[in-house]
Amino acid sequence: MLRDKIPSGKERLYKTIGLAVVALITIFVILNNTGVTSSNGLISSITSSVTTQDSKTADGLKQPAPVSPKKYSGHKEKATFVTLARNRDLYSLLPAIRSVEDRFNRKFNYDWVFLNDEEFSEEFKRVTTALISGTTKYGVIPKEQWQLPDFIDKEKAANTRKEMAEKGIIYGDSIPYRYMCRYESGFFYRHELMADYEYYWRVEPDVKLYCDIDYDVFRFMKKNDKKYAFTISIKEYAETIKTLWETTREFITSHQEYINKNNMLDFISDDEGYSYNLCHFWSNFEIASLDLWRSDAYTAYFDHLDKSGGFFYERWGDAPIHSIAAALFLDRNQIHHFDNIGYYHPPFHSCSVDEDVRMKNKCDCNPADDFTWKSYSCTTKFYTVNGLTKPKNWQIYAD
Ligand SMILES: Nc1nc2c(ncn2[C@@H]2O[C@H](COP(=O)(O)OP(=O)(O)OP(=O)(O)O)[C@@H](O)[C@H]2O)c(=O)[nH]1
Ligand SMILES: [Mg+2]
Repeated sequence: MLRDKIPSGKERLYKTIGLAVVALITIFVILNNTGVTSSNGLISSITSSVTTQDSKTADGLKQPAPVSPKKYSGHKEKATFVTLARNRDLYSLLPAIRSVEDRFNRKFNYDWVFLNDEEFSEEFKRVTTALISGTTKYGVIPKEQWQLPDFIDKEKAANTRKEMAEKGIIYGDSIPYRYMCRYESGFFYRHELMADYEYYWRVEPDVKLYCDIDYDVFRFMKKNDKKYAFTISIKEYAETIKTLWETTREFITSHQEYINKNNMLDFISDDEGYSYNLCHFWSNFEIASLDLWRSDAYTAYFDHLDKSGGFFYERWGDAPIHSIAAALFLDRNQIHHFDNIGYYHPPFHSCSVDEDVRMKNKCDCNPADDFTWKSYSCTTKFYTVNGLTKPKNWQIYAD
């Protein structure tokens, strides 16, 4: 027996070494299978693994090693994708992630932060991580940011929901939708998982990118000092924001110091600020600087809006709030329209009407579907008030 050959006294030492080796191998195998790099109740962070060896198919055929894309090793900005989602959004989110990865992120491997008002399921984490080339992070929203604040009169809020339901206003009777709008307006950028980043790109379920993006859009933002970028703009449903503008005007009057000298008031108002023209950037797509939301100006603005109760006594959306803030607090040159990304969030498409742009970027969309130059879009106004050159033939696609 082997045992007989081990000198007495060294037996315990060999046993300990043996156990340590087994333990190390076990840990290595577990980490390689799950890819989990850290985990604690609120947060977990996962990196997907890439197989580079020959393998066998289920019926025993040899499958050559995949040609796997190389990890990007060039310069990267402090940027991340961010998605607010429920576990049940998983399968409508996957094609959106796939589209963003295929068109852009597999070349740059930016991180992706997922936020939820409850713990993400293991399935959600596993499946999304498998599709994403960067590091994925999963966070839970602190409870106090996803509930009716103390200062809200519950009965008044309930009455609004009832009235809006009767009028058939979309999401008018929903409490979670209001939590979502308030969270996207005032909290997502304060989540601890967002702390390390300077820029974000918001992605939602059911969206699609139509064109290749071969350059780093975050670097583009930084190099050109852009702080907010959009693909689609549109007019808001007036019934949902009845007092948003008067509440904003109160803020402007008492906080002139926050208003940018080269602001873009003429995009959001047709009468020099007397009324809001309902134009806003469609915030389901946003590439923006987190500094904008972390600024003193926006912090004070959000607090002012929040205290007025409009998220619950009406149904204020994060899109008009972000847009009004960007228009007032930024220099107009810091706001950018991406015409070359190609984007879809039901029911609207952004598809460049310039064929050169579509061909150069391998876009798979039909310009006849494009919403950009239609009368209900505000992008024509954006180009006009900023003196920008519209793409050739844009009139053909306007209605
Ligand atoms: N965790 C969580 N995420 C939510 C909730 N409601 C909405 N979201 C997410 O918030 C984002 C916006 O919600 P959507 O339902 O897409 O709202 P919308 O774009 O105005 O409306 P749709 O036309 O339904 O797309 C999406 O990323 C959703 O997945 C919720 O109750 N909990
Ligand atoms: Mg959506």
